Amino acid sequence: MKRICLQFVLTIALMYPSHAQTMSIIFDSDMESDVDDVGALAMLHGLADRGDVKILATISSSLNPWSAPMLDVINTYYGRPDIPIGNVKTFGVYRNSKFARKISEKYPQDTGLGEYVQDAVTLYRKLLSEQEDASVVIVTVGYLTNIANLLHSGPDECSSLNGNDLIKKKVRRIVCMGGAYPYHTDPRRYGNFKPDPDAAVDVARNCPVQIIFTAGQAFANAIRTGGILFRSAQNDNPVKESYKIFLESWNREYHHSADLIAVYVAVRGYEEYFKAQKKGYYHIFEDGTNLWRETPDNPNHMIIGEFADGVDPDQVAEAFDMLLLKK
Ligand SMILES: [Ca+2]
Repeated sequence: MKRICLQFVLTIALMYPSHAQTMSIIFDSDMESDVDDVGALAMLHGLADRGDVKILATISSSLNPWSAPMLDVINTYYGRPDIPIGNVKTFGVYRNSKFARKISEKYPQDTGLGEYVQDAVTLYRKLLSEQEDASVVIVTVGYLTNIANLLHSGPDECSSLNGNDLIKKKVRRIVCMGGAYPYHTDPRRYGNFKPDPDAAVDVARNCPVQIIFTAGQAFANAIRTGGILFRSAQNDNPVKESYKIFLESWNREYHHSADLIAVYVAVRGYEEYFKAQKKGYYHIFEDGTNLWRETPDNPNHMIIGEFADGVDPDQVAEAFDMLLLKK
């Protein structure tokens, strides 16, 4: 009897080997202009605390020097001070931040300014070369500068593969916050594609693996998160304080969830709360204007921009909020 049980367990283990593997994520963020990046990284740590994910790196796509230390503040607050941090170099977007400097100067971090942090592409290449094939999910909630640079990178001491082939071999998918779905007929200059449109066009057109785009605007605005930080979090919490600083002039205690949706979809999938539009492709114009087109179909493109039938946005907000509180 015992032998039969053992055999059964072994058979099941062989049938489902990947389920035992924790998902590995690289988080790429602008971490400056909007505070939802702070919420998104807090949520990613919340998911890591629950054993759902391993955070391989947190990377800044902004030349704002306080973006990288801000990433480190959050990693340190959640007890993961040694997560590698990378930063875009030389050519990139610089936008101001209401909170990044204040928070970086107040809370523990040992990263220093972004210009002294290692190059994002070098870090991507090193980490990807060390991972198992098709095991890494990249979630990008900022500009696509780093991923475009990675795509066009050449072989180095870490890998003999070029960037395209390295992504193809090691990356399972990319989840990208940046769509304005469902505005089929009305192209929008929106969010993450606007400041570095060349990179956005390049990645959407040439990425060799699946990209799941997640929409912002009305869709993300319907999920109001962050309220739990004001109600329940202690005051010495850099996530709460960032939200407070950012939302002060708006005079409210909640925010949209654009970047949080991307993190959630990357780790737990979309099926629980959202619907996917799989038919079509994301068209990004040269000026960063963008719209979803239903034809021709690009099998690598998918967009999440609608709630699943019967799902109340408040229910999603509550679930997201629970992941924002440190355990
Ligand atoms: Ca962002």
